[in-house]
Amino acid sequence: MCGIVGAVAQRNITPILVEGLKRLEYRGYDSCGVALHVDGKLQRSRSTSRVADLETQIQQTALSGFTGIAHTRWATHGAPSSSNAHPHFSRDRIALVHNGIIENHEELRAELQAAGYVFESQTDTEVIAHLVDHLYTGDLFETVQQAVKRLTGAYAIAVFCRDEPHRVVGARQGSPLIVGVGQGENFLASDAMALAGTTDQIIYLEEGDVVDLQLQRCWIVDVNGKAVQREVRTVHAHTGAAELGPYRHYMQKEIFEQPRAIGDTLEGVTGIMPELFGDKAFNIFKQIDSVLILACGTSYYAGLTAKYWIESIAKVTVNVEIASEYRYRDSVPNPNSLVVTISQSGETADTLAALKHARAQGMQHTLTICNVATSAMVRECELSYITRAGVEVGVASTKAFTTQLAALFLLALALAQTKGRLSDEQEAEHIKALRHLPVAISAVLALEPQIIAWAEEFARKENALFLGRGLHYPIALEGALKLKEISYIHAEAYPAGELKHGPLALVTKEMPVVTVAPKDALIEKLKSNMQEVRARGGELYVFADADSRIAPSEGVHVIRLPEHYGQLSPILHVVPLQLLAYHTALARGTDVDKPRNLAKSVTVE
Ligand code: HGA
Repeated sequence: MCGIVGAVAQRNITPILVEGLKRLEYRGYDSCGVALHVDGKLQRSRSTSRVADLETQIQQTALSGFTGIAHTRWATHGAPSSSNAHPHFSRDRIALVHNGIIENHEELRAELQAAGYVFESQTDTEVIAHLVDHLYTGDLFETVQQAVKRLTGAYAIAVFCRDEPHRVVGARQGSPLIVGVGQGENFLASDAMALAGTTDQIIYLEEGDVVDLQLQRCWIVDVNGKAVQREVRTVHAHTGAAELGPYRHYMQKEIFEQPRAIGDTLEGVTGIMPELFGDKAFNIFKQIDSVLILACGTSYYAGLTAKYWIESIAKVTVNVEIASEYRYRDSVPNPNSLVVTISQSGETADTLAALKHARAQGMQHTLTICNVATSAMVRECELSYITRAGVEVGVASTKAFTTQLAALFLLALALAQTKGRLSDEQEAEHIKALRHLPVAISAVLALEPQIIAWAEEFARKENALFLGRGLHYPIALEGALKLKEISYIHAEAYPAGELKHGPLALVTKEMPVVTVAPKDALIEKLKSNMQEVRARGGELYVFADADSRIAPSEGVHVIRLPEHYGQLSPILHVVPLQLLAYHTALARGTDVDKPRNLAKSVTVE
């Protein structure tokens, strides 16, 4: 969340900053801004609208310069207003942008106010700008090293000073920041993607690093102030730009890309072997006696689904924890546990912190399921499986989720095999089912017209319940999350057996109850739960499958998925729920790809 770009060059950098912001806009779109060094002064342009608007503003004022910083904001401290938009200035001498949260901002604010600084925003960020100004010695690099020692919390910052025209200083602790090395020019960004087309020579700064960027110099000191060399990697970052093609929104496009995304994720998997997860996987899988999954949001629901798979197929105990809770809770560490993190971006702050917490507790075996091969998560984990969903632009995750599920199913099989619990016949059957998934998903996508008809009904509702059982309970959770994220309809999910323990009180004829109802071992139980809803006048919207034998009747609407898909059925059943959320949001006229208050990769706590 929040995107940073910075540059020091001998050419006008405004187009590079604006292009970088466009590519980082997924990280936050509450406001955006740029600041440049212009004729010995700081100048800035900020907007509470989108980057395209900022670009027009910049063109109208012909803002240009050789040194500058830019930011796209997801507000944590202070409303998404223009005065809270970054870059923040201090005494027209220091300009600064920040991603993260400064936890001791109140204390610093009081101290700086006492020293005569006047605050123009409610942000925690502005204290850093004033602090840097307050400590300024005439050498910005030295000053920033002193200033960051006073900060508690998480930050990636980019800062420049009116009095040092060819210098940008960056620092990071807990939030991502990379350096782009050019020829006679240097850059900073939250993600290499922001600099694609400008430079592919990337340095991933480490925790506590402070970097001095000048035209011919890129000098890094570590947390102890010691000069360090960091590896320069050639990174062929994608631009994040994807054509919409025939689709109206990226979310719709990404839903329809799922057959391709799953196919790519499983490409080359002709048999099950632990090495799919890394060279050391066999030894690690042999040693471990349990799995601890750490994740947030949609990835957490992928983890919940994996628990059912791993326990039933590999007979290995699985605990799934919400990363933001786990990192602060007293838990009982098991050094023989495999810690599995799941993150689309590989930058999710809570998940990264939970991973570190697990390690600090003595759990050294780590694996990540991640969509970005160059991410911090992949670099930090011993083992990994890279999903190949491709860039996911829509804030509401779709193809990242189903590819995570495919990878987690492989993990269940690889663990089972290592533990001697997967016969050759079972392996062959699972591989066959995995290979057929793209075709099976395409058949589900063909149900879109029927789902559109339902979505028109849903668009008029303010509440919805989602029910599932067993393996499909996490899918009901994901369906409810999708609907609330983009249509703003209040939706909750329950394991259907829980209805009578409370939520049944909510059921009236105004309450649509979405039911995920494939033919599995619990289908008859689920049918009884559906009767309980009907008896209270609730309207059922049932996603059945070829074998579930649920007929439409009064108050019972049924869409039948063409195939019954056994253990992989969650991957198929989430697809119509994604489409339902999408078309409901469309009918309500919300900003589907950039829903209010949200952002794509959650790099703050
Ligand atoms: N705390 C700062 C930056 C927020 C952020 O990093 N969001 O991801 C602010 O509220 O402006």
